[in-house]
Amino acid sequence: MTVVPTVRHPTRDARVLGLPELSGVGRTLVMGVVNVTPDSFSDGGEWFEPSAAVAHGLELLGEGADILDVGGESTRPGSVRVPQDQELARVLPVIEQLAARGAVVSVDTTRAAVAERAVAAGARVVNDVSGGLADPEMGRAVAESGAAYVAMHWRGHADVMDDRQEYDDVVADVRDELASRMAALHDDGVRPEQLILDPGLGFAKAGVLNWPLLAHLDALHQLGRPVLVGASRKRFLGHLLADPAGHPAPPRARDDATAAISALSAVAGAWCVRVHTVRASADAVKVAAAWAAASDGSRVGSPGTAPHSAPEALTSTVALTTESWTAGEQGMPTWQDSGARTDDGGRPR
Ligand code: PMM
Repeated sequence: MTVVPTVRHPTRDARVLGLPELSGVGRTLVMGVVNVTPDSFSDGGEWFEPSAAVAHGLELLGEGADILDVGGESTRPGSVRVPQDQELARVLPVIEQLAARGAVVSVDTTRAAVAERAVAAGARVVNDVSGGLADPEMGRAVAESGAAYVAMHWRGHADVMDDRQEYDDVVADVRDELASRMAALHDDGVRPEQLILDPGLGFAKAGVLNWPLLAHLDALHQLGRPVLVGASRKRFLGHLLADPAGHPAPPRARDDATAAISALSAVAGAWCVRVHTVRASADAVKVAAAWAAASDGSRVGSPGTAPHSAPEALTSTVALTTESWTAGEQGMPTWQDSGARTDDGGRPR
């Protein structure tokens, strides 16, 4: 069997409690969004019926999603909260059915009671955009559940978040506020291995504030836990892609830019990207992994050539190590495959 090097990243490949099969796979994971809401900003109402949401989730799995994130409450700027019973009625049947089909399911909720019921229904990740701030019971519920927990940077619900965008230094402030959440969650009994951190792109962050957070994911890596990036279809991409008259690109026209962010996030060592359309991002994270492996490995096809060292950009912010892994098991392209060679003496293309 062909063995090629992969580049390990200390936080991306850290063990996450409750997700043994997704820990240390050697690439960034892809989380597909299944919004069971009538009013999400990006895909409002499309998968509102449970059967449609389940079918959509299965489609995203087929496109390469590692995790399906099921949410029943919109976080669209300005949206009002849905009652808890309604949120439960939306998400539980979808979680049950997707988990029964073998999917790794995440529940996107800020409510402890919803998280508890979702985990009982088969969810293995609690994705809380409030990082435990919206519900004081969340830390305890997560600690007792043993589920993985995404703690996102947050400053208030959708009706107020646009008024809370004051930062001295957005990267340092988000990092420090997440560090405080980590400490509070630890006090509630949440184990460090349960935690995944998220900069909360678009949440209390207008357009330009999001780019430094993406460009400095290493600041969040300093906190020692895996990082999830949720840029998909967000407003700051609409502004980036505005037409000549300045009208932002609509949400669905932001998918190619989203895939570009998935590739760059993967290079920067993100643990997971949360996206609405999966296929392009699933390809992007594989490209990033293959690229990093080739940067860190030996030159192929030139016997006796000394191994290349990893580029400075990759080694300066994180301690990278190279391990062997089996290409066949990971479904990665390898430069040793006969199909990857030219016929001019076996050099790779
Ligand atoms: N963004 C949204 C919802 N849930 N969860 C995490 N962890 N990170 C995010 O950035 C995030 C999230 C809003 O987007 P949507 O309405 O399209 O789901």
